[in-house]
Amino acid sequence: VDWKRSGDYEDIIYETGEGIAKITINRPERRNAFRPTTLFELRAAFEAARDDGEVGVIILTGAGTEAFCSGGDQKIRGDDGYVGPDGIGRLNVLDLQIQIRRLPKPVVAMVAGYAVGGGHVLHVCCDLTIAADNAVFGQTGPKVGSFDGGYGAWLLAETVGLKKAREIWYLCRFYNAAEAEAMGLVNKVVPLAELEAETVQWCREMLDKSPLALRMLKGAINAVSDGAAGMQQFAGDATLLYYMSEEAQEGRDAFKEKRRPDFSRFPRRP
Ligand code: 2NE
Repeated sequence: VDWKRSGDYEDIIYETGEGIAKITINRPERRNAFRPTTLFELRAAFEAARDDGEVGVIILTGAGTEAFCSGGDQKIRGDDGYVGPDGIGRLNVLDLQIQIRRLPKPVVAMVAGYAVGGGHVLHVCCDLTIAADNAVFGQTGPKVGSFDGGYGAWLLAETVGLKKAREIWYLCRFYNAAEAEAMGLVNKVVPLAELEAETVQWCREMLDKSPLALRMLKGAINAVSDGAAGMQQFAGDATLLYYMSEEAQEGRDAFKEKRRPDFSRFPRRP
């Protein structure tokens, strides 16, 4: 892909090409750990990708080959969260997790090296994960005085099963790519040198498909586990489809033309 870089970011790289947006966490010297600035920028980049009508699929990855993301930056962790230049402690990765879940386009985690701690949760939140053979997965919270009881816990359990999720969190072991594939944590493992080509191939296959069908499927699959918030998203998609129908447009047109709406030509389906 001939990636075109855009945006003025400090901690991330935002690129687009061939209908794909690639968002790269760019703090390799800290194994791509995130700080508040990283997350503000990731949120802006995901928003840009959502709004861009040319973009159908999004890749989330980390710079270099050592890490996808090592979670919250422990060196700037204060007593009530991760502290940025404004001196305020934040856990703003939770907002990013929700944004990835709600974004109506597939998000693919492209993982080389470590996906651990809050970085592991990010890949769990992505729709698909393609891993290099050097990938390492795991949670570290109980070792460093942290935990993610939201998506990090129950979405992980939904993905790998309750017993395995408890093992991952309680023991804080690391798992290699083959082990992750065996437990259904990743979709495909490839040699490191083929990681981007393989991920792009998966993106191209999705780009060939009906965007509305993919949108509805993402919403439907997430609605089951996101409860009322998931239903709200799915209901919004139902409204979108309804707005696109002549039946809904008759209501709108009648209002604008100051006449009674005529819905008589629309069937009352069984
Ligand atoms: C990732 C891992 C296993 C890599 O190990 P290795 O041996 O390959 O590299 P090394 O030397 O540990 O790391 C390279 C540099 O990156 C920094 C290291 O400190 C080191 O820099 P120097 O000290 O040599 O200058 N680095 C790596 N990870 C960092 C991090 N997360 N924060 C700040 N600096 C980091 C190994 O580095 C590791 O285990 N990292 C820590 C993983 C971790 O515990 N993450 C936080 C989990 S909690 C969390 O993310 C979270 C949550 O649970 C809930 C809400 C929000 C966040």
